[in-house]
Amino acid sequence: MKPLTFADVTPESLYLNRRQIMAGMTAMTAAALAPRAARAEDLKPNTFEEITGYNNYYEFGTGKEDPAANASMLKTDPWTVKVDGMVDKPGDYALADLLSGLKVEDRVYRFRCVEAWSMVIPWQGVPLAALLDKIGVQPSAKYVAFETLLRPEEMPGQKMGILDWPYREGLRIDEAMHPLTLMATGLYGKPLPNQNGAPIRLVVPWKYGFKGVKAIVRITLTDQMPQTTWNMMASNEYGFYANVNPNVDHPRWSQASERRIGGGLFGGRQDTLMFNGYEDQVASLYKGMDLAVNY
Ligand SMILES: Nc1nc2c(c(=O)[nH]1)N[C@H]1C(S)=C(S)[C@@H](COP(=O)(O)O)O[C@H]1N2
Ligand SMILES: [Mo]
Repeated sequence: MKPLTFADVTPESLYLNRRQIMAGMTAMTAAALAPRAARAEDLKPNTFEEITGYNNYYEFGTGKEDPAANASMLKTDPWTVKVDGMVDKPGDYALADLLSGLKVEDRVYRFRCVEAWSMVIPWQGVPLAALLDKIGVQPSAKYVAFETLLRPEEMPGQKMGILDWPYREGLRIDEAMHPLTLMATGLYGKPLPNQNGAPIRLVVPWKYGFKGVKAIVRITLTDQMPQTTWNMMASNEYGFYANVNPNVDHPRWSQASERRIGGGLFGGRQDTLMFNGYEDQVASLYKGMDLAVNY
């Protein structure tokens, strides 16, 4: 049986006029309507305004509205990506050359930040596996590491010591090769807005959002587990794996539920799904691993 959503139990006219009726609702009614279970099929995308107006991108400030306000100062053309390490075709690639021959796909994914908010985002991009096949991963490579552009003149946050710049992330090779893993270059059919990581960013839908490194300028194949920004910052709070897991809480807050951005005051809280709802596709990658240890 499908759990009811706030929309299910609310006539459309009231739903649209929520603001007007809110004043008349008692706190008790609101509490009764608030908790709802997430539905695996609940993939209604957030609006373009929500996706591009509420961001994490510390190079442009720590506030959720800072990236939208400040990221336009980043120049994304021309853009060069260094490919190095254990690859057959290393080099400094112009972005268009790196992507040439790769098919851009549409992917609507749940997005779950470690801070316990979430969205649904209609990305466009190329599977990372296709890109890795193109550059030729050598058998000795066990991980892929990514770096964001380091350009403090255009990324003012990099003049502050909030994080150890440049922002860095990484994946195990099998995670990187998984068909769900995307190098996003667009959303809603438009080129990726700067605040979302233009011109190219990583999207791993079963992991917390911080794995999704933005404005990538370097891809390194290595046999060592890469250092990752948030793990370096607070290793007891942010692990290398960062798989979405409602059963493993962050030391300072619960990960059992999440606030869906745009869900409204009463409808926005929902259960967090194991591997963010992608358990059937990815659980086998972590067979035999203790997910509370490898968080
Ligand atoms: N370079 C860089 N990449 C980053 C971040 C950042 O601060 N800098 N924030 C991460 C975090 S915590 C999240 S939740 C997502 C947010 O992506 P969005 O703004 O497109 O929703 O980007 C991730 N990638
Ligand atoms: Mo995040």
